[in-house]
Formats: sequence, structure tokens, C-alpha cells
Amino acid sequence: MRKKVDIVLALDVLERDKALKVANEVKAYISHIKVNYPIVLSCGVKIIGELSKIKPVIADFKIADIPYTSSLIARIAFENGAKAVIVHGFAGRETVEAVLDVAREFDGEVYVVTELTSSEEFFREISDKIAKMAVELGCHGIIAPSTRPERVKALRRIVGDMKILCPGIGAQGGSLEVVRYATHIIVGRAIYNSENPKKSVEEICKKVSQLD
Ligand code: BMP
Repeated sequence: MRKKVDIVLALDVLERDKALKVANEVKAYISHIKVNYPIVLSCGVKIIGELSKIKPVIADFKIADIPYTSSLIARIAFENGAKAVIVHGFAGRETVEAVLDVAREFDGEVYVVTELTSSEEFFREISDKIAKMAVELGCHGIIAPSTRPERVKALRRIVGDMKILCPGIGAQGGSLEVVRYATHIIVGRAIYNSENPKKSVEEICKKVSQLD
């Protein structure tokens, strides 16, 4: 059983001021800030650099394009200060390799989505294969669903010691039990939509510590 899990703040807010305020309020409790399209499309790509001054940033662009285009997206993320990028495993080995090649230039990390928290419909048949591919290619982590803890347990058996980052805690009703298999939990709305983000993240930390 894991004794410690890191919290990644999923900062899907649209206003720069709110993003910086929330990130600063909870920085003592989180290991990373994850940015996704909503904040980058609203605030511009430079927000990655601004947030990087608070905590290392994971650029969750769920890259899923042909290798060349995927490598361009990854390069923009790393050049702007991201420490890691997220790529969709279903895009295939060539795409993941192209993103890894760019990541190596920046000493960055690549996390591969195995299956989405919101649906297992199409992922059911491929997520184990995606996890195996992530191991074979030397990726740094996988994204796995806290909404299906039994899947996180199964994926942990496939990926060995690799990082597992689990979204879905809080607003999506995922289970904190995944801290037994995950290295990181990803939490967004339960923190940034809270009237008191600091208190909410403290409560999550408390619940996690009570699980051990
Ligand atoms: P929230 O805690 O507000 O539900 O946010 C979850 C975050 O994790 C969002 O940024 C979402 O895009 C991301 N995510 C997810 O919810 N499920 C997945 O399977 C993969 C994700 O990256």
C-alpha cells in the first residue's frame, strides 16, 4: 500500500487572476498544476510560464494527432515551461514516440492516457495495451480513472513502478481508494470551485491520510 500520494491541481479556470489566486492559495498542498485547453485558450500559452513559477506544470493537451503535429504541440508546451505533457495512447506508438523525442530535449516527462474517467466504452479493449506500450516506450506515467478503481489496480500490475495519475476525485465522484495504486490524484473543481480552496485541499489530504 502506498503511504503518500501527491495532489495535482487541475486548473480549468478561464480567468488568469483566479488561476493565480487559487494556485497560490493551495501551493503548499500540491505537487503540480495541470493546465488544459480551457485555461490556455482563454489566457494564452504564456500562462504555463506564469504558473510554473508557483509549481511545475503538466500540459494536458491530450495530444492525439499525427506524430509531426503532435511533436509541434509538445514543443510549444515545453518551450513555454511545461515539465510534462499528456498524450492520448490511442493515437498510437508513433505519436507517443514523437512526443517522447521532444520531451527528452527538455528533460520533460510524458504521461499517457489509458482510459477516460467518463467512459470505458471504447477504451475497454485497448487500455491494457496502451499501458503496456507506455512501459515499452519508457514513458514516465499513465493517466488512469479514479472512477474505476479496479481498473487502476489492474493497470498498476501492468506498469510496475511507473507514475499513475488519477483524475476524477471530487466532482466526478471518483474513489480516493485509488491512492493505494496511484502516485498522484488530479483534482480540479472540488478545489477551484470551492469557497475555500485551501480548506478543501486540506480536507482531501486528511481523508487520504485516514486511509492508511
Ligand atoms: P475535475 O476534478 O474538475 O473533474 O477535473 C478533472 C481534470 O482531469 C480535468 O482537467 C479533466 O480534463 C482531466 N481528466 C479527467 O477528468 N478524466 C480523464 O480521464 C483524464 C483527464 O485528463
